[in-house]
Amino acid sequence: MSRREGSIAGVAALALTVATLTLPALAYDETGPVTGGGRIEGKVVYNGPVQTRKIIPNKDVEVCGGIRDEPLIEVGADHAVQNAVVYLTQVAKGKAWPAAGKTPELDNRKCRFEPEVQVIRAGPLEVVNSDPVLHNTHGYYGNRTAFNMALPNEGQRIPTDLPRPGTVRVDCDAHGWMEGWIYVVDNPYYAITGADGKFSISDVPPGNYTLVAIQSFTGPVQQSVTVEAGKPTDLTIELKKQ
Ligand SMILES: [Cu+2]
Repeated sequence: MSRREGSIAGVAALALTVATLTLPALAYDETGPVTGGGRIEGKVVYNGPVQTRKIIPNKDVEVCGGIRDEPLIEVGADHAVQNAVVYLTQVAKGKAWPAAGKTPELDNRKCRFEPEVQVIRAGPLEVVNSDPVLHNTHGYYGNRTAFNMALPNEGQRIPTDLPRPGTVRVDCDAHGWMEGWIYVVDNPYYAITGADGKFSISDVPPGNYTLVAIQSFTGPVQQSVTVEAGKPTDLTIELKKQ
């Protein structure tokens, strides 16, 4: 092998290593209705101290409200966590996505993001301003800007796109305390917990999966789940501050 060929092979090997480490999402294959699937259900809990943050609106207080403390994690009775997101990763195939309906929305309303936490399929998102004040809505995949838009007018709507799976944090450059979360997924096996902390993911083809539960204050926890045909898997997932 010439020196030149050797160096090209080296580059190829390096590229392969990087690709393996970053674990690119599998292309999800919709097989239609799942027969003999199982259900993953359970509850997300948090047993640690609930920290709060002080919000001090410094402008637009007639819309945004006054000084207050807000919890960094929503914990109800029996340690139940609301608005935790649960999803399966690296799923090759399974049920169809829900029928495409309205484009998912992120609304700026009373200087909050509504919904504050949501899960969407990779693709379009519409950002809305329901307030009579300027919001500058800024979404990030990690440190990288996903979208950044000024919405000066009440009732304004701007379409955007979140093309790849991942966690998108949303800030407002006009109101530093505003924060929202969009979890972009590449398969339809996900849920978001209600006030009782419970979730249910149905029609999972039997097999072994990796399940992630995530909340913005604690970060993610990950665990293996085995799904058997016609049998619910009952889990209690404890979030811990990392
Ligand atoms: Cu704002």
